[in-house]
Amino acid sequence: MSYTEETLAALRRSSPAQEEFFQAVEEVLHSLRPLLDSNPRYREQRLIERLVEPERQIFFRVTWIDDKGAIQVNKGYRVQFSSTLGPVKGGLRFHPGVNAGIIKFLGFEQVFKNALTGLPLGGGKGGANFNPKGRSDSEIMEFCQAFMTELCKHLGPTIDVPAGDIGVGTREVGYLFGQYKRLTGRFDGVLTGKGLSWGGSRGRNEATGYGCVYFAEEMLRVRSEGIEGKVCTVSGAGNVAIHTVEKLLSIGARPVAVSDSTGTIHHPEGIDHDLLKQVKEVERGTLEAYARERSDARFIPVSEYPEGGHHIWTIPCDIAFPCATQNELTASDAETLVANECIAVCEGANMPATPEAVSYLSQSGIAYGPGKAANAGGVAVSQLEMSQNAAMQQWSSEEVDARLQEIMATIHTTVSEAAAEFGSPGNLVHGANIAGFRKVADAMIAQGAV
Ligand code: NDP
Ligand code: 2IT
Repeated sequence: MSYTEETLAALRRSSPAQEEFFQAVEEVLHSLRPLLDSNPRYREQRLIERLVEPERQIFFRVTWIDDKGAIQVNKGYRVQFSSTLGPVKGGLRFHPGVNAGIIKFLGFEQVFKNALTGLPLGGGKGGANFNPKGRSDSEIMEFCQAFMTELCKHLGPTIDVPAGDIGVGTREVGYLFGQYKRLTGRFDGVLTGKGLSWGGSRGRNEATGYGCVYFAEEMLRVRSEGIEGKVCTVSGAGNVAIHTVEKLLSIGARPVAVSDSTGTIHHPEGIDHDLLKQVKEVERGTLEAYARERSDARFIPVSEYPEGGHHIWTIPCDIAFPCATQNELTASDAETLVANECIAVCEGANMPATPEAVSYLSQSGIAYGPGKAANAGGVAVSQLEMSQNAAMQQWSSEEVDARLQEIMATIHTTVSEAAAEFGSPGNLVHGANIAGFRKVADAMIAQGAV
């Protein structure tokens, strides 16, 4: 058995029933084969075994009281995967589907993503199996306060700095920050994605979506193509999707579809961005309400989706942006996209493509930007927020955006060069995994057996 096969088999035994975590590790190890073959010291130093094991995992009970006075109990998680390159950094996800395997896959991906930004960041992830849907504002606050009451023991501006992810936006970060400050008496830069008047950075809210579009522009540029005039589909209707749509519209592309957990909106004229924000951010409703306002848009409910696929990927497009959740794009979706002459897939979400879809897209010849490179703009601007907090400063939108554009272009160059160096030019999945791993692994060797 090869080194990677041995490690995967051991992981299967030691982390049973963590399918998404295993999926993320398997993809990375597959990409690393040529690097591991040419550098025996990674094996001698047991780098793979060390990297698949989080430095620390905190699993905790979150007890809180709902509006009816009933006691509620949820599972809370923070997985501090790696502090090799800097303080642990990564978002918090509140979603009923959260479990240890989901948080571990997200934390594992975050380590390499953060390394690719070139910024001093470790990697981790956290969250809870809490379902915010249908909860009142005071219930959300109660939950956030109970969650932070435990989590605050493990945070610090140079230790671990969470941010948002699915189900956690500025409102939740506000309640979490308020509770941290109440418990510790410190106004620390201990969360990113804060409001602009209390330590937040301009551009953080927009950063993941905008950065994803900048990454797509880089992928197209090397193919002598541009985004202007391109028809785009964007899955999801949350923070990442909305800001992807916003940036696409501002540079003259035509996003024609978005989706949420209830269905897909197809709007051939181009998504009405203000209406999308009103329905999803202000009213916190479902996309059906969008179609009620625009008679030229069609709502396709989840019940009408093709077997084993997502309706949005059947809509012909030039560029597809999966921006909702893991494993939302299957092999048959990928085949449909390519058959419909899509020229690029650029991932705003974390691990949105299944392994079969990843392998199909990588061999299809279209431009394919994997999440750990393409969606790194969010965490990159989080680091800019940490820098501003440390210096007690606030930068202009222009300054943050210029840095974000430069970071995304540099990530694209880094992953493209690593792919070419290890024999798979143009394969940005291999490039991202190799470049991210090499940076963390070399630093781990330098820091000794810890
Ligand atoms: P939000 O909670 O703001 O939005 C998530 C969107 O995806 C919602 O529209 C939601 O539908 C939809 N969605 C979530 N889960 C499912 C599901 N199981 N099936 C169908 N639709 C689903 O989250 P974000 O926009 O922040 O995150 C989206 C993705 O981007 C995630 O993969 C996240 O990890 C990743 N990401 C986020 C970053 C950030 O800065 N926020 C940074 C980098 C990556 P509904 O509205 O009906 O709930
Ligand atoms: O997946 C991600 O990169 C995020 N959810 C953002 C993490 C961060 O710390 O800004």
